[in-house]
Amino acid sequence: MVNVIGLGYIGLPTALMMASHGVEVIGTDYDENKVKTLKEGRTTFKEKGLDELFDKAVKSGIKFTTEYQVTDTYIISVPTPYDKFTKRVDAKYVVEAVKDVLKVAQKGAIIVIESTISPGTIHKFVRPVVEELGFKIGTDIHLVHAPERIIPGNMVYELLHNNRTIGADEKEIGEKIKNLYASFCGGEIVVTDIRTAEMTKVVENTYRAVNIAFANELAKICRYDGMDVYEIIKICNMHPRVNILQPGPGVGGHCISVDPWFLVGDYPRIAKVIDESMKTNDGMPEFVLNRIYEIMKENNMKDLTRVGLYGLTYKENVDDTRESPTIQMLESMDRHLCGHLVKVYDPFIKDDIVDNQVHDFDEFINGVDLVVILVGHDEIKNNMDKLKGKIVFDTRNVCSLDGVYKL
Ligand code: SAJ
Repeated sequence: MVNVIGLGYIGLPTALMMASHGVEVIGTDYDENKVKTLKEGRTTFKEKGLDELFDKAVKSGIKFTTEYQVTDTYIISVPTPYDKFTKRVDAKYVVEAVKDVLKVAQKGAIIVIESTISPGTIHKFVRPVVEELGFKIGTDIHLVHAPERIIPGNMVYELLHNNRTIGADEKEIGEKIKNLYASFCGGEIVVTDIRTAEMTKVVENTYRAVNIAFANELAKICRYDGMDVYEIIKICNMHPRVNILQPGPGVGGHCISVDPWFLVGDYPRIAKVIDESMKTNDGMPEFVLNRIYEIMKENNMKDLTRVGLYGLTYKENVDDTRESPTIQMLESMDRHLCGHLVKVYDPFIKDDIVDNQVHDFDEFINGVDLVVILVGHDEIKNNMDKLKGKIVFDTRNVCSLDGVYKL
């Protein structure tokens, strides 16, 4: 039996996937409300294909609880926040979960850590805790790192098809966990050591962050000198060895905007390109605000209440607002005492999480003169005709109407 600890964006789909492929799974979360919702037969966030997967897993017998289980295999998938000042990973939730597991684990149990951690975290923070509690690593307890790679918006598909990495101290333990993941994963599963697995995960997200920063920097260069960045990237990407990502209003989510800082935090004198890239991405919400100011001036607009921000989530077609560029922009506007003036709308966010939030697309469009597209949800892509007659500033390059302002 596998006990999955932490039923969030990664733990829940992983637990459901294993359960629906014949593995006996019990999901544990300390959040009683979350467990109650799951027990009542509802998922806790929106994701393509998740509800269907949930039904399948429930039929296959998955259970949810707040209690840690006595078993031989644990998958820990709890949050790993980072300290905004030191830029270092904060492993406290992982360490707490490991301690709780050790209160009940059977001798010889395997603890798999799925949460993203900075290279060296298991060695620095997890091993000492296990040993201090009197367990011998390699006999009483085995440690494994199996970082996830699935992308929000396409998680269910990617769980089934992505290649994976398993890091373990002992080859046979790595192989055992590989077989567990192979119960549902059709991709190639590489077994390596723990430190390498930790590093690869962070490097993958850092690679993407640096590539996006490059696109964002190109957008600024092109804006400065009147060139079309999208046309330039499109043509460059026709080269067989060039693949530049897209500029945007900033990089959000809990992965790409966070993980690269672990390397900056741990290697501040070496990780220069990464540091600059993160600063470039973090500067994009301010760049967008300046563009809004320029566009308003050009159109003799003075009234911020006639400006509408479309999209609150960190990217298209998800309901996750963590590190959202729109929220960063609103916070910056708040510091200038004007964040409450603009109208804000997102079809995925039903609760009021910011001032002046509108909950109907037509009401939002009709109430503003300038629409700033900050997230390219399908909804706006499918309703472009409703933007006719408005001033449109499209930071995501999704609008094909004439006269649209771009980044
Ligand atoms: N973004 C751009 N331009 C682009 C692509 C993305 O500005 O060309 C922005 C998005 O709008 C968003 C942010 O970057 O604000 C991050 O979005 P994303 O789609 O690039 O990535 P995430 O954070 O949703 O998921 C990433 C994935 N990592 C990689 O592709 C290397 C996913 O595979 C990981 O599992 C996930 O991080 C994670 O959990 O670490």
